[in-house]
Amino acid sequence: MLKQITVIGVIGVVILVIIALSFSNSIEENVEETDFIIKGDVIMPTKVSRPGCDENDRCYIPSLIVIEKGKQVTWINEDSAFHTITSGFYDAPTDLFDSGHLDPFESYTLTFDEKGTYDYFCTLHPWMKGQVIVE
Ligand SMILES: [Cu+2]
Repeated sequence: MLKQITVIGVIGVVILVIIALSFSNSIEENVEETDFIIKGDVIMPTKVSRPGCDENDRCYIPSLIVIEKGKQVTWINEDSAFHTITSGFYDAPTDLFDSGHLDPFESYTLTFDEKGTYDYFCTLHPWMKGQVIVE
């Protein structure tokens, strides 16, 4: 008996939540959606897995980011292909950082504790280049 009351209670709550959500959705849909989107400082946009984005410096957007010492940079892969954020240059990588293969919509965050100029690239697409300047 107690079990049945609990089950009926749970079903009742679920129905109420569904009704409540159907009302709130119509008003707050846009607000809720943006809450779930990771806000990247640097974006890897679509189609950068083909050469061409380098012509107008839009493989990483922005390709140059200037931050204060101790701050973070978050990259987000908005493309449908894998990309990496790897320190150095394609023909001369350094061992400072490497995101590994980022899945579509995966993000990668780094904290920069020392001043300097940090070049990076994508190990899969040699034309993808970016730079972080830490002041
Ligand atoms: Cu890439």
